[in-house]
Amino acid sequence: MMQTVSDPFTLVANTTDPSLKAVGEKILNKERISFDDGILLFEKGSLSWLGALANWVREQKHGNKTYFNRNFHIEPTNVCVFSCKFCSYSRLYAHREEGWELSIEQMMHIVKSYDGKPVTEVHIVGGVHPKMDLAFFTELLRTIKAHRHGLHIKAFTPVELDYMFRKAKVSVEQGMRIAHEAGLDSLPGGGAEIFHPEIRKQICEDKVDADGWLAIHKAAHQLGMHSNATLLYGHIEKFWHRIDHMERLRSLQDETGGFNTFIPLKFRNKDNDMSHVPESSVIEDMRMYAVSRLYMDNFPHLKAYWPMLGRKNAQLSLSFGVNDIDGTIDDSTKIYSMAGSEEQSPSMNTEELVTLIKQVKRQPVERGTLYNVIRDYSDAVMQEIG
Ligand code: V47
Ligand code: SF4
Repeated sequence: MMQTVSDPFTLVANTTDPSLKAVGEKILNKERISFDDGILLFEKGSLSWLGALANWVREQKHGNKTYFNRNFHIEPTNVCVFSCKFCSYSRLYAHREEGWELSIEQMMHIVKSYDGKPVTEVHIVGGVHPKMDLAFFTELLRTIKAHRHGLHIKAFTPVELDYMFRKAKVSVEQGMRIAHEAGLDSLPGGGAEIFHPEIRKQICEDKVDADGWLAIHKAAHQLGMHSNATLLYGHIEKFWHRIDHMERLRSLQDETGGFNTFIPLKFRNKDNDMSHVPESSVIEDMRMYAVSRLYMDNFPHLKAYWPMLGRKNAQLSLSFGVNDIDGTIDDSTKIYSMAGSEEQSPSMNTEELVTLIKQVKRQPVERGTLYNVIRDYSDAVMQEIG
């Protein structure tokens, strides 16, 4: 195993704070930590202490394996009926002439531009446009599948689905079944933000609430679909709001086992209604990853979304519990570049991703959406990589 961080057993044995030491012992005994333990980790755990433990958990689960996938994004529209305060990307429906909206033909043009290329997944997510309803999106799903059956479609957050289902007057269960039958394979993790109403009503009051978000993922899991979950951190929330959010996800995962990956998303403050809120430091980012790895014991994977975090910090996160750095994506992902990420053109080819992972002595593995191994790049010679 990698030796870039301290031995967690020595570190825990030498911990002077008895309450922190007790939490460390639970983790090393592979016992579940409680809500209060989670808060204690945020309040008392130093960066190196948390990192050593999270890295140990990561290596117990995955060794040095670090996953990535080859995917591309389609953002059907940035016109949105909602007005989340942190969003730099959407254009209100009232000002829709300033935004974009793609037709099915235009989206198929994007899909076809990947013909013959070894991508395994398309990630489709965007604003909530009243014209883009359940009928529109089921037609899109069917058209993609008819063109390229093997392409995994990971699409739509509960924000979009809840709006589509309510407009079509179908229940969550019926709506999920219709979308799944049309070709929807899995759900991405977006729209979760912070579940607790105390924060949710201040940052995204008008969109689907926590129970609605969780009910849609549960319905997907009950159909045998998998999904991801995110948490938007580093703005006005307190540590306990983060733990409350993780607790709700951990409980649903106990029930369904349908989540693959937890993705903490760092709040970026450019050009939005929360620009006055300072961004978190890299130390707080790494502490967030580490506590996530320690708390979310039933989530197999922890992902750092590099277009938002930047390449160097994504590398660093691999020593703080992260075992997945998302995929190769093209320039169409605008949600982070518009919110101030240093990655203004978030695209990396396979060779760059493999190099990034190897530079920090981890083992690059290309995966499909459901973590099926497509290729292990441990021994790959760089020029051979297509
Ligand atoms: O829900 C919006 C976030 C999310 C900002 O499942 C912001 O594989 C930071 O969920 N600062 C959408 N974050 C993206 C998303 C995602 C991304 C990559 C992979 C997966 C996956 C899911 O983006 C939104 C919101 O939480 N977001 N604005 C901002 N200013
Ligand atoms: Fe709309 Fe999503 Fe932006 Fe909220 S985060 S305003 S739901 S596009």
